[in-house]
Amino acid sequence: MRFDILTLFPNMFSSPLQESILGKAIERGLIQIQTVNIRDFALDKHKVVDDTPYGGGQGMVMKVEPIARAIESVKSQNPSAWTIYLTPQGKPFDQDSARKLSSQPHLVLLCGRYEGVDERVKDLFIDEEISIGDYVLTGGELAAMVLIDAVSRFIPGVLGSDRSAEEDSFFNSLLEYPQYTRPFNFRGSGIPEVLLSGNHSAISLWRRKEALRRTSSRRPDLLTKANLSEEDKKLLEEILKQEKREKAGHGF
Ligand code: 4G0
Repeated sequence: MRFDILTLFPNMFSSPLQESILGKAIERGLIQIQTVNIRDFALDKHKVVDDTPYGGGQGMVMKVEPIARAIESVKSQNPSAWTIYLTPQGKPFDQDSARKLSSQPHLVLLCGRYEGVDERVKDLFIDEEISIGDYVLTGGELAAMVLIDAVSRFIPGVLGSDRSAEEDSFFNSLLEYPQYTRPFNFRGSGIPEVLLSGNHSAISLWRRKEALRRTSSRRPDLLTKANLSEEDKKLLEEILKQEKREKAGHGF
């Protein structure tokens, strides 16, 4: 899969995307990431890429011509590339969007700065506007990296031959259960006894219950969407009873 990133700050992308798992995926040819400096497509002597907004107001707006030329240069190599603009006004990005985008062979990601781009860029060149969350960043670059990371995890081989993002629990709409590794005792803090029992069905049951406990306390919105079995419902009842006992002051 190929990613082309249009940005005024191409250097931001070198180290985050070349470390660890994504670096390996690039080495192995599973993903290809290229940055395009929008400033290279400004034709005037001073390579101006922004201007004051028509109608007045604060801040600067990214000019349409350099962006248009940058997008056209990338799309001339592949006219069917899917073109995304990262903006707080976009459709909220989630695991399902990441999975769907991973079937695209070529994504073009436009990173805005300042107050964003001239509206005509969106009308004429953008297929989809995406937001990674309800907060404002100084530019779309970090949002583009988040998208690339989440999408790349769905590409076969990126997480290794024996693992896939399809198995992640978010995919099954519950939060993950707690994980422990050695040492057994850290500064007096131990680990749940069941994990040492060797009883695999007891371990599975404990993990399912802890996943339900976390989801119910931190993300109750996810529980309503989850496909809960009869056993899950029984575990949730136990959790709620336990919580009530603790509230009453009889627990820990
Ligand atoms: C467009 C994306 C881009 C408009 C980009 C800012 C957050 C996200 C940018 C603006 C971004 C996100 C109107 C300030 C660049 N910040 N949540 N910053 N405005 O995905």
